[in-house]
Amino acid sequence: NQLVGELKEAITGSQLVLYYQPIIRLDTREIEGVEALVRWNHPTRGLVMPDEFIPIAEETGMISDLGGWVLRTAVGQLKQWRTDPLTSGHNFSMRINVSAADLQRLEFIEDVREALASAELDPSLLVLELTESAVIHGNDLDRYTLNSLRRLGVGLEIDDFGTGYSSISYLRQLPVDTVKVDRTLLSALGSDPSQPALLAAVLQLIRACGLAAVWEGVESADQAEYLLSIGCTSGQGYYFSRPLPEEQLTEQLKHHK
Ligand code: G
Ligand code: G
Ligand code: MN
Ligand code: NA
Repeated sequence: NQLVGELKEAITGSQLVLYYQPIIRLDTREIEGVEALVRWNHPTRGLVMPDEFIPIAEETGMISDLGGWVLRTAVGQLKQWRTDPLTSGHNFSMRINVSAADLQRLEFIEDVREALASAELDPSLLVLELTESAVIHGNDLDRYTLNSLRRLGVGLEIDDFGTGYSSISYLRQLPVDTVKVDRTLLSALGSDPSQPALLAAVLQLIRACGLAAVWEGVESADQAEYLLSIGCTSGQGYYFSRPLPEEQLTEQLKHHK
């Protein structure tokens, strides 16, 4: 596979870029977080999306280099926004997507500690998004890694909740703070009459487990209003903003203080 060799070059040759998508406080419309989403600026194919190369990186072991780059770049970017007087009026966290393979590496804990220390950032400003499939095996190493990360003080979030083996027992057992609900639950809101009650129930379930909820895939004002009406306070989606290149988000931060 040609992409495999090219991806190695991309990671070392600065062809990767991060886009950033805001997570919005639904009542005040403030930015409470941004999610870093990696793209590959390929010399001939243009912008390649992560669905095409993250699986390759995972299969070939390149995910640790890729994940390390994402971690350091995202944390460094947050540091920059927090120190530049033109953007430092905002107070938001950085969310990065963590692969199942990262949790299997003990050095990952040290990578996170070092990235935060070198940027002199409070660990709670970093939230790690873990997919259900990444944490579901619940093996000893995963558990050890999650507990260590938690002791470091970083936030832990379950991503894409509602798509996989969404189970009550792991919501209660995993050392996480936040659950991000998959966008497929919201996209059925207009078409399926039972969906409003289902969304409210999912939110209650998350709350009853002592966790905070973020809803993803907010694409319309109606959806944002509905979420607010059932008491959900955080949302993310195209209605608020698409994932943006760093320069574009920086411009927005400068203009909305
Ligand atoms: O940005 P986009 O919607 O195309 O992302 C598609 C998928 O790729 C998402 O599920 C997202 O979690 C994943 N993804 C994006 N950036 C990263 C990253 O930096 N690391 C990992 N492991 N996954 C990512
Ligand atoms: O799996 P994860 O949540 O990490 O995926 C993030 C991906 O979801 C990003 O690649 C982003 O492009 C996509 N995304 C973000 N907001 C929306 C939205 O409102 N609608 C849809 N369809 N996709 C979205
Ligand atoms: Mn995510
Ligand atoms: Na998701």
